Amino acid sequence: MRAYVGLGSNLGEREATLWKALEGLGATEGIEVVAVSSFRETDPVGVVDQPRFVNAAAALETSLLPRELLERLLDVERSLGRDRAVEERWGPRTVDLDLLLYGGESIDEPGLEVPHPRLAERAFVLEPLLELDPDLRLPDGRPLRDLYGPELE
Ligand code: GSY
Repeated sequence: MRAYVGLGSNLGEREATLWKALEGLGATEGIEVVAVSSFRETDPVGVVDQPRFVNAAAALETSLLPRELLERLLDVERSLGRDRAVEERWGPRTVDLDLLLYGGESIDEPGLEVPHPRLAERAFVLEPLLELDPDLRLPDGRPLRDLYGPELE
């Protein structure tokens, strides 16, 4: 299955952390990292009084189920020092790995929502996704490029 993951960091060595996260994902049985977007520095969205982020997206080919893939993303975050239990909800983080798309599936389960619920609102997510595949669509068939515009955060 083709899946897309969003990556972000705004603490520490941001680019190096994102590369380590990609290495961790690529070293996982059942995950192949097939493409990585360029890294871009972005203004923080939500809580604006925090350091700038580096964001990117990656295309994965995976035999893991969505829940297994999510667990692996959380494992890699933890291995890079992220502790979701102690951080502020919209605050700074060493690394953030979001499951954005999993094939053409729509999933709405506790702790697992795909497509990612804020995907359509965020330029820092849509831009790297469209760089990877300008023809990507949401499960309902809407092209991602139609969601992208100057009014986005
Ligand atoms: O949602 C992920 C964490 N995050 C980000 C981010 O990754 N990039 C930008 N630019 N702003 C953000 N605000 C939050 S929270």
